[in-house]
Amino acid sequence: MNRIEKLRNKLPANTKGAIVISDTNREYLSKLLSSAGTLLIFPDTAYFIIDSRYIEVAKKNVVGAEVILQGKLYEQISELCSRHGIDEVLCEEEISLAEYNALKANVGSVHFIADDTLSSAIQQERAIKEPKELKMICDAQAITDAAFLEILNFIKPGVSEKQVAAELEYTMRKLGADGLAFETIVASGTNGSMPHAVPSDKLIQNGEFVTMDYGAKLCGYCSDMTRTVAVGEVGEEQKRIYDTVLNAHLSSMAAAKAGVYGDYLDKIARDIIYEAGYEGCFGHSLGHSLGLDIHEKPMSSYARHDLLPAGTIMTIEPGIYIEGKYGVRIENMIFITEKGYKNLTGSERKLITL
Ligand SMILES: [Mn+2]
Repeated sequence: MNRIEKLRNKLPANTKGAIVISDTNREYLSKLLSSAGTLLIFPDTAYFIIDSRYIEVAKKNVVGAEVILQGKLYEQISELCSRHGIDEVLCEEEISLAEYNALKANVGSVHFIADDTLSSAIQQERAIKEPKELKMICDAQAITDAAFLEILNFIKPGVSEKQVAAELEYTMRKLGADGLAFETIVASGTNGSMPHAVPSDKLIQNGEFVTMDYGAKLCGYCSDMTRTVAVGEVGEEQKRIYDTVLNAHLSSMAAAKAGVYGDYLDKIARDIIYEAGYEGCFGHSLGHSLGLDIHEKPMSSYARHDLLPAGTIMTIEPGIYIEGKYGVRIENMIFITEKGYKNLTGSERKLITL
């Protein structure tokens, strides 16, 4: 069964039509990486409308939909809907209000429904990775791991956070990455207490932690890893924080398997961190799923109750952040299986002192 057929099976039986235009949902279902395109899904057929820039590759790649060259898009949507007697079409929640209003204004014969029916069906499908998707993410992570080994030779006192970020990104590109999974985070010393610090001109100094959160993108798929390393000798409290985060990371990971809830894993990590005396120093969630997007559902969050099914990929990324002093975060990706999990991240997790 192709992805479009699988989606049809997930939608309510009375669904007449669906339109997919948001980038990663469209890319997932069409299997075409592109900056444009409209996927129309009807009960027994589907159309992928795409402009001339992508028409050639679309004809080769798109499975489960007839590829049509885009002309006057809204007239084409109207014509296809009326040809198949479709007067009601589900939209994704991810589209903009402008896109939704344009559909309503220009395709008057169709009633467009903008609730979460279509989005949640696609989200559930995307959460379970196909073997090829898993391989792509593992290949992206292999590049991320290799770049980590390289950067250990580069980090030293006097090098700036921006230089470390640039070197990481250049190394990943050289190793075959198509791009970055997200904006690289490099935070040293006191900047480390900000979980999503932007790399600055600050120079790394002896006795500081350097936290790097980064990942390669390959064939549209993201990898995601965080490591904190020590430059020179660090203090006793820094070591205690590192050990606590590592313990929280390993303990929550050990409990991962299909059927557990994300908030359960979050609580295991959070309890360890709070009991060590760092309540209030771990503000974000334990982790998230990822794929074509860097953040996908389900999540491992104290604020949600998401079931983790077999076949999903989750990050495990606890941290401790002490304002004005330092921060530590350790992040791996795992693949959830019926019996447990498979660790997808190869880089060392014990404290590395440079
Ligand atoms: Mn992450």
